[in-house]
Order: sequence, then C-alpha cells, then structure tokens
Amino acid sequence: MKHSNQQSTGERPAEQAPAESPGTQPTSGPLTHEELQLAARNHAMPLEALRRDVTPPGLHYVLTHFDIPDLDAAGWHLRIGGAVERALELSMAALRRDPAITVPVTLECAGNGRSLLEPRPLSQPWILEAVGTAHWTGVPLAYLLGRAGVLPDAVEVVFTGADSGVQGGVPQHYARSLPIREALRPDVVLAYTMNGAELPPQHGYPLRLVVPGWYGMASVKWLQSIDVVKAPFTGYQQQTAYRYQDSADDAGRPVSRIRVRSLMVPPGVPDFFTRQRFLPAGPVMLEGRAWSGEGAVAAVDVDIDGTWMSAHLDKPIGGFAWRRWTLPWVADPGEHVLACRATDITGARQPLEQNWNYQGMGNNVVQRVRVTVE
Ligand SMILES: Nc1nc2c(c(=O)[nH]1)N[C@H]1C(S)=C(S)[C@@H](COP(=O)(O)O)O[C@H]1N2
Ligand SMILES: [Mo]
Repeated sequence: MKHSNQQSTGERPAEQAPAESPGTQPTSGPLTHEELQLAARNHAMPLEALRRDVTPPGLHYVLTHFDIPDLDAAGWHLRIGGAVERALELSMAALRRDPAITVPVTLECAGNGRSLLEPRPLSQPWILEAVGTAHWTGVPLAYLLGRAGVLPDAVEVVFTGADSGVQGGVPQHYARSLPIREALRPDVVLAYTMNGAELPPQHGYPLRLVVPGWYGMASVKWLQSIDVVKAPFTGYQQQTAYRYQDSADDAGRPVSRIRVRSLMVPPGVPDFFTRQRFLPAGPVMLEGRAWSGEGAVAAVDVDIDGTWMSAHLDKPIGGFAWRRWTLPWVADPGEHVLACRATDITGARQPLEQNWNYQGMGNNVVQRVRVTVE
C-alpha cells in the first residue's frame, strides 16, 4: 500500500539531502539498516490487542529516541522551577502523597504510518500500529503548577527527560514544551503507574508526563524537570522535529493533537511470513477501535469490497481513549478487502489517500485488510 501526495512535494528527488537533519531525507528504496535498528528497539502494538479496552504494558507501543535510562526511584527528584513564585523539588515519596487522578488515554506516535508514504521519510518505520491505551495514575500537573505559582508573564512549560543523546547533530536531553493553557488542563498527569502497576522502564519509570489528546511526543518519559518559561521553547524536539513540513527548508507547523483514526482487528488467522489472512466462510464480527485527539469519535464506517456501512460504537471509556466499534459480516468464499474510516465530532474524517509531509507526521489514512475466505 503506497500513498503519495499529489498536492505537495512528492516529486522531490530522494537524493536531495536537507541541510539540517542529515539522514532523514525521504527515500523510495528498500528498508535501510538504520530503520531496521530503530524497528528492533521500538515496537508497535499487535493489532489483535485492539480487542482490549486497555492495552497490557508489554503490548503497548514503545518509542524511545535515545537509550532507556536505568533510574532509581529512591533517589529520584522532580524539580519545578523557572517563572514560578517558588521552585519545588519533590521526591517520588512526596509525589505519591499528593492527590492522584487516573486517566484512560490512547497514545499514538505522530510518525505512525510513516513507512506507507512514498517517498518514505527515514525514521522509525511504523506501519499502522504505533498506538496503545492505558490507565495512567499520578498527580495532576495543574496541582503542582498551582503550588509552585506560575508567574503571569509565563507562556510555556518545558518538560525534560533524563534520557540524552544526539539527534540531527544536536546533543540534547529529550525535552518538549506545552502552552500554559494546555499544561493547566485538569487531565494532564504526572504518572507513576500504568494500568495500576509501577511504570515499566520503557514507559518512563519512575515518572512521566501524559498529555491526553496529543500525539505521543508531548508525553515526556523519565521526567526530571519542569521549567516554566517566558518565551517559546526552541529545543530540537520542539523547533526541528515534530513539525508538518512540506520540504526540508519549510519551517512547518508544530504537531500537536492526534488526528482521527480507526483500526480493525484483522479477522481470521495469518500466514506466518506474509501476514495474509485466512477466514472460514460464515458470520464474523468485525471489530476495532477509533480515537481522535480533536474531539470524540462520532462515527466509524466499514467498507467491504467497496460498500460502506456504519459500524456500531460502544460507549467511550474516556474523553481521550479509543472507542470500540463492531460490524457483523457474513463472509462468502473469495478474496475481500475490508477498510474502516472514523469521523470525529469536529467533522474531521480519515483520508482515503494520505497527504504527504516531509517528516511523515500525523498520518491517519484508512487501513485496508485483505482476507481470503475459504
Ligand atoms: N524522555 C522521553 N520521552 C519521550 C520520548 C523519548 O524518546 N524520551 N519519546 C516520545 C515519543 S515520540 C512517543 S510517541 C512517546 C511514546 O511513549 P511510550 O513509549 O510510552 O508508548 O513517548 C514520548 N516521550
Ligand atoms: Mo512518537
């Protein structure tokens, strides 16, 4: 399945290297060694996990830019400072005594679907499954910012992780910012548990930020400091990465909320190597999940061999958690193509062909599943 964007810059020669992010120029060739290295470290959620409301941590997707730090919660301190009335330094024990909330949140990587683009931006080569839903428990960020006292001329809050490395030639700690109004939302949480158990190392132990509705890059893992700032943050992950760019020299627009998307549990059983699906003839319940960071999911339509039908939607489990959909199907022998397409309450709907952008961000093309019914 290949998608190109007729409206944009699909004609750029793949050899043309961008000035500032070496190694990330889009390509049309076979998977590279660098993509394979990333694919072997990071992992997606197997689509059969879409059967569950909540994703077990081992099945939730993982994306880590650098290395997973080996941290000790006993000596861990979170520092809150910058444009605040009083700086705070909090141990994990102190954070656990603060009021806690639990939020069900669907996280999706902004680069999900990247490898389906033509030419494809070189980075973590996601197909469709960089998603997962968990119950995150911890202290509301707004509560701690309230205790620190945000100064009136503050504009953003910067979150810095303990992990560090080099990206685009720039040495850095992983760091991202949020506008003050997003940081003060009551559902933004500094989480120390995932699905009721302590955070696994790969998901940010001992403490991470979770920003419901935003693509995953906003939810900084291994959170070590929070700085309230009076000017927009210009760190690499804010200013260079995670932007909707038309070309290498377009400054682009920042990536923020998750675009509406749905996925289907591929019915039947797979061939080990090709992942081709096989299904016995007769009734089958098609099912999947749909989500949007822009507003609630309003509808899911399912396409069977070119005919669209509306799916049944279950009750949502939370404002920014995915919603289950089902559609009964009576499968006749032969080859079939199934697809699902969600629409959210803003009227946004998944595209049938993906618009291309330089970093491969915010893809939400409809998934198509081929099945052989026997
Ligand atoms: N400190 C830190 N936080 C991070 C990252 C990272 O590399 N370092 N990756 C981000 C990205 S791009 C995504 S998609 C999510 C993935 O969260 P998960 O691995 O818990 O699913 O974490 C975000 N938070
Ligand atoms: Mo991501």
